[in-house]
Amino acid sequence: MSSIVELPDDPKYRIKAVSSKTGIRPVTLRAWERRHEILEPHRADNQYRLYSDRDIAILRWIKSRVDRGIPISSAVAELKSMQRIGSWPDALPQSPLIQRQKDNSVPPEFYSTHLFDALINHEEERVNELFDEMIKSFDLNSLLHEIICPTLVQIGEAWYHGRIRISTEHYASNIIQGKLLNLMDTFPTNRSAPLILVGSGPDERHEIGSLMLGLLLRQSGFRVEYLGADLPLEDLAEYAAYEKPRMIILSATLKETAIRLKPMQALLKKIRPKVYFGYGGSAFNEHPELQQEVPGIFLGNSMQLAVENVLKLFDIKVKEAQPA
Ligand code: B12
Repeated sequence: MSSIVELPDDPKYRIKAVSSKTGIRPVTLRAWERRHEILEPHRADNQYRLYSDRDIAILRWIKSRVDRGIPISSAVAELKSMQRIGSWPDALPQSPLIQRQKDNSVPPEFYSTHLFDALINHEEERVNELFDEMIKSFDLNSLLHEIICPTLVQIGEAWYHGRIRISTEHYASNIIQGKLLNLMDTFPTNRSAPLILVGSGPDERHEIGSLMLGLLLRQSGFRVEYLGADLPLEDLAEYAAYEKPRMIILSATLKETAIRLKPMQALLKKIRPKVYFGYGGSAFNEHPELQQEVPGIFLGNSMQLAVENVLKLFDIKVKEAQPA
């Protein structure tokens, strides 16, 4: 990726071409120029504005900031202070996706491949761009199961075979986790719905599965508190006695952490009203004998099944939440 300042500055594009290359309408572009002095386009002999490749890269960078909710004045100030110290941002890669998304036929595999590629190359702007598009184009189920899960599996394979570094694997999973946490905020909390605490048990650091399940349950209308990874069971039970959730769900990826969930149900025994304990995760799918060993409700070997089972358990029709 090249820095914006390395791009040619010779004036050659008329405003219409700039508009189609950046997705900024001509009227908006003129207003930005007038009010925020973003660019000073050259004028051709006939007084038409002419823009360079560098101008286009600047505009695409500013637009990406504005699309992420940053006010135009702040985006311009950010760019100008970078320019003052001679540190220009990188030019954003041209996205073929903007075009392809419109015909509504971009398959999820396309996104998982590109997401994997952007993550392992640490291209954060591209990752952001892809996520913005995916969120607009897919429902939560497809986003999680058809894009994010396959991407994580590819990351796991690449790490296992030594094709990517541990740092890259951590980077990728942290970015995905952050995006999913942000999504949590888009589903309003329903204070009158049953409260479910969701997380991963002691020494289990894999938490993206439980986060996904938390999201799906919130979408299904439950009140979900997402507690994260490596939860000590005694503390969780004390919290439950105080907060009175209707259910606790823990996920385990590793066999050794799945076994550690054995005491949970007994720890909840005295709490009234009754707190259900449910569990699941790939450790229980790969070692089905664990389902007999861990007291509580095995919620099934997929998240869809888990959501259905929780709905059945409460025998309620909770209203499906729409993103805020
Ligand atoms: C990201 C990641 C990490 C991150 C986790 C970060 C985080 N914030 O979560 C970090 C870096 C911490 C990590 C650490 C380790 N990891 Co890791 N990790 C992964 C990776 C790439 C993705 C995991 C993930 O989030 N998947 C997404 C979830 C949604 O998918 P899933 O777990 O398969 O879940 C499915 C179902 O089980 C179900 N489900 C999930 N949760 C729940 C819950 C309920 C209630 C229900 C009903 C269903 C359900 O839904 C999912 C979709 O169908 C996987 C690769 C892979 N193939 O999964 C390796 C992987 C899981 N890790 C692995 C290993 C070995 C480790 C380490 C031991 C490595 C090490 N030597 O340090 C440590 C263990 C640390 C610990 N004590 O927990 C192995 C596990 C092998 C095994 N089966 O034992 C894998 C498979 C990589 C590999 N190919 O070898 N890891």
